[in-house]
Amino acid sequence: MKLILAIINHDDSQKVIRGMTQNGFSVTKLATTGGFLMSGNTTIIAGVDEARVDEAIGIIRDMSHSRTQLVPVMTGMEIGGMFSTMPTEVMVGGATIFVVDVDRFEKV
Ligand code: 2BA
Repeated sequence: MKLILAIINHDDSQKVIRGMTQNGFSVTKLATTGGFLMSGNTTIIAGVDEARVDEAIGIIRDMSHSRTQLVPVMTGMEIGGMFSTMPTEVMVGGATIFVVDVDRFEKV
């Protein structure tokens, strides 16, 4: 078994979870926060048979979209005693996916 950890945009989470559950995958949704933007995103964890990992990743890929987000970046210019910021576009997602080995899986 493998554990898939997929960090996705909150707006895509319902579609991804529906797509996975409809195809027989068990999924847990966690509310998470990205360290760079410090804004909410969603992390999905799913224990998956090794033979179905690519199928699960395909569903996540199909249901998540990349988008641009504006972040304020310090310009280094001081205006009236305050540092100014300029909005800069950052590309986020579709999905950031980790696949890790599961040593042991039990439901007791
Ligand atoms: P955030 O950390 O909020 O990052 C949002 C987006 O900001 C990233 O999109 C990337 O385009 C940009 N970014 C992140 N760190 C940066 C930096 N140090 N300098 C410049 N730009 C930076 P994605 O790469 O699509 O990542 C989306 C979210 O996935 C991240 O949200 C984070 O929550 C997670 N993530 C991405 N890579 C990760 C990793 N290696 N380990 C753990 N979480 C990761």
